[in-house]
Amino acid sequence: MASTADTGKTYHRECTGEAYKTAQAHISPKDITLFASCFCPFVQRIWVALEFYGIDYRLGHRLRCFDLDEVDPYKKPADLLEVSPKGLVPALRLETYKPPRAVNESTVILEFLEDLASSTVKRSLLPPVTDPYARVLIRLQLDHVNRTLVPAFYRFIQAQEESQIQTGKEFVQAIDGLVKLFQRAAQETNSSCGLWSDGGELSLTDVMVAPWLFRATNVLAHYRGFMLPEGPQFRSYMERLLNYPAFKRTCSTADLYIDSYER
Ligand SMILES: N[C@@H](CCC(=O)N[C@@H](CS)C(=O)NCC(=O)O)C(=O)O
Repeated sequence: MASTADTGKTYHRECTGEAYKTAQAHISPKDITLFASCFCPFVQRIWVALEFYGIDYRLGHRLRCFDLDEVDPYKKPADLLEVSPKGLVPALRLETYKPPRAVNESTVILEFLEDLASSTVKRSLLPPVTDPYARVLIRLQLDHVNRTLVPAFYRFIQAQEESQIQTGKEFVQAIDGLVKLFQRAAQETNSSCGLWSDGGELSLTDVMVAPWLFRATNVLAHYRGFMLPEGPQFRSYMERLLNYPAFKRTCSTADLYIDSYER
């Protein structure tokens, strides 16, 4: 559902498509509340992880895009500031503590959920602790995603006309770099390449990177005419990633992302 802001631009206040159905199924109170907005890729990381682990959660009523121009933290909702000091989503409120406690920052929340899941639902996005080398290969992939690929995505989408070619190349190089790390993991171990390997299970890297690779197929395709790298192995990886049930359940329709990034 789209609304028109004062600027005349259209933005979405609610998720759509598959994500809408999932959101509707998570409105009743639970021990964990996810503070979210519908377009945010950092939020999507957490949402996918919760769906994958099967940890019960409630979506905060802010699964909508609050006005990104509203930088004044005092204008942010008080309940959001309680769980996220800078007023950024995602954040979790943990109702099991009295009074409730909170966690913010997507990478930190993912670590928290991994710890929680390993002791409760017994599901994991990492190789077993008994295989530290396989785990370190995943951490190298995560480091690359967070320090290279995600920043390259933003440089590309924000680039002025004259720097678009250069920033587009940087983004492609960042994807190539990730592929090399996947290939290394496939060569050196058999348990740290996640969905990269046919028949593999979702990994923490897949969860960490999926929201941006997905937005490359809609937002970057729309605003930058971007096409993902060719090559059958990468194509099959994308196919497995974007169709992975826990990921798909958190996806709105392409127009929501395209409209959100117009701003
Ligand atoms: N480093 C943060 C980034 C989160 C972030 O930038 N969230 C954006 C939405 S995608 C947000 O809350 N923006 C609101 C604002 O800047 O006021 C994380 O990984 O959780």
